[in-house]
Amino acid sequence: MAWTGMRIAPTLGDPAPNLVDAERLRTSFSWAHARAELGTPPGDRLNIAWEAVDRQVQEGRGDVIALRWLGKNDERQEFSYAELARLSNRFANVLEGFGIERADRVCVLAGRIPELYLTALGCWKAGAVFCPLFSAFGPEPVRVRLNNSQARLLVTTRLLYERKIRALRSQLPHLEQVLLTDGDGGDEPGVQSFHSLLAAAADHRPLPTTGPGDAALLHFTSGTTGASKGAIHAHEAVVAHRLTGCWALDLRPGDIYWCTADPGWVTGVSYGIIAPLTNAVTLVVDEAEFDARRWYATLAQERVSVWYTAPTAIRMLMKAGPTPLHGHDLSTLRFMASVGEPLNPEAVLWGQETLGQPFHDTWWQTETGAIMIANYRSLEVRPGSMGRPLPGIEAAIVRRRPTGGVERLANGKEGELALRIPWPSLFRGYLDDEERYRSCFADDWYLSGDLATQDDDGYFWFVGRADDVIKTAGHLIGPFEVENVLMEHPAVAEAGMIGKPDEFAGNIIKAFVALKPGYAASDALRKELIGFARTRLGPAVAPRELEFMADLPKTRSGKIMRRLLRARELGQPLDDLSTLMEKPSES
Ligand code: 6R9
Repeated sequence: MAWTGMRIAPTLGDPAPNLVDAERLRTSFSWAHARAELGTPPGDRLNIAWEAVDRQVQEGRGDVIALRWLGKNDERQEFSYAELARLSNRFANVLEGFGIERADRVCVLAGRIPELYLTALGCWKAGAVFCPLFSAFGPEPVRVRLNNSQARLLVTTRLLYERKIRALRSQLPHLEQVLLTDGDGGDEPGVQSFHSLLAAAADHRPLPTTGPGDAALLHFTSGTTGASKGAIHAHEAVVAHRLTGCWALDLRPGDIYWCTADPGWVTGVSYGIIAPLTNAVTLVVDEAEFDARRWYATLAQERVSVWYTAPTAIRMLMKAGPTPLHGHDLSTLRFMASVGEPLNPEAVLWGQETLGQPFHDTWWQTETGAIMIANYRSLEVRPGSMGRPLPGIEAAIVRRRPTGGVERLANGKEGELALRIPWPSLFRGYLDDEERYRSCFADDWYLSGDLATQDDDGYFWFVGRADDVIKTAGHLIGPFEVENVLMEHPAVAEAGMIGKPDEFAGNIIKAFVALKPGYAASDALRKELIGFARTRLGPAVAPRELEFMADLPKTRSGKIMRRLLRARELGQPLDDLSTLMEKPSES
């Protein structure tokens, strides 16, 4: 059912797509109207957690299962909307007991466990800022993010605490409290049990008092230069999460929805917590890692109706062949979508042939907060295209003018993908980096850093990144973090990182290293350097391949020219290399 200026009320059995007439909505829709549908009384307040759980309780869905958790050892745990409302109240009360105040950051370092979801909701109710840290990060990315976020409180597991935090505690001056989800703190000061505190807390709280512009989320993401950047989102983002979940993922109350993304990254929060709960679905969370057999079994046994996943996973399923699918009835699956990396046409068609429907590609970024461009259900899928902008979103292909401002390019021309500001989930800043934030905008456009084209029918086609960040298995990795760690090894004089195209992961991280005098390249040293990086960075961020070079190519000002390393890796002729050297990002 279309948006009519009143709250959307799609029903499960309706054969029509939620976004039935995008063209009409493009002209009549306004974010202000959509915002007016949400809010806690009095109407100028807005809170993500209240919209996600308490509103559902208020509207009579308290007994509906909100979260169905599947443990990696086949445990199951279910939470109704009413239980999530009550437990998140409790956790907000726990936070208040520690003196956590509005805008204070609370980090979580954990896999997909129920406590992560309670922490997120409790943070929002308390007015704190939820900041997830990917559990497969090694101690170095964790240290940098904990320090930059200035988090006062961390929720984590005993194992992760012991492996990644305890030894760093003296280097984390802001971190006052650690709550362990599976144990008590023993005698260690500043470490307590999450569950003991939760059990002792009160069920009730007054209505949240946050306003739409109050900070709610901090997501660390990567750029070409410098350490990772903390993108800040406000409570108002929930307006976009809810509507884009309804339009691009076709979510309806009663759906059983599985988002395979980890909440350590933006998709796992925007579409792994907020969009599904605000659309009153049952959210399936699987703690286990990818396994083709398990995934098909989950889709069938949980009767998943909407599935949001990623190209790397789809390519792994394609690789696994038809055998793991045998005997599984996927007839409840109504809609499948993908995000995070280019979705190759073969993967879209494989969905059609093997699962009876195409994967619907969607495009967005940490900074945009929510899906901007999508192959929504009422749009004809063009395999290889990211789709068209959602209502309320205007996208264009532009070129930055050297004198400032941007120029729109004609259809078919390659340029930077830009979005006209504002929309509710647009990030509100990079933590402590106003200049960098400002550099993302020109005229009234947000510049994405992605290169793309637009065709005559308004579909957008991804070309690549304009900078040096890398998507590997859907994870966005910046070169600085990897190169910096390699440079800490006594043998390394220079290090450069690139993405090497890979059939499954999209790219793998490959490092090039020049050694200091007195060190000789050898297989043993290569293994040592990869191991050194893995221990510090964690397996998701560390290079998988490493090659020695006498010298790395550099600009006159001494910056490593990653584009030349990439061209060398791809065997591009030297003629092309000279033009690559002119690219502004290398100067
Ligand atoms: C949500 C998320 C953002 C970058 C983005 C682009 C790449 C995302 C894509 C896609 C091709 C798609 N990306 N969706 N590339 N087709 N459908 O992934 O956020 O981690 O910030 O990454 O991912 O390069 O700029 P984030």
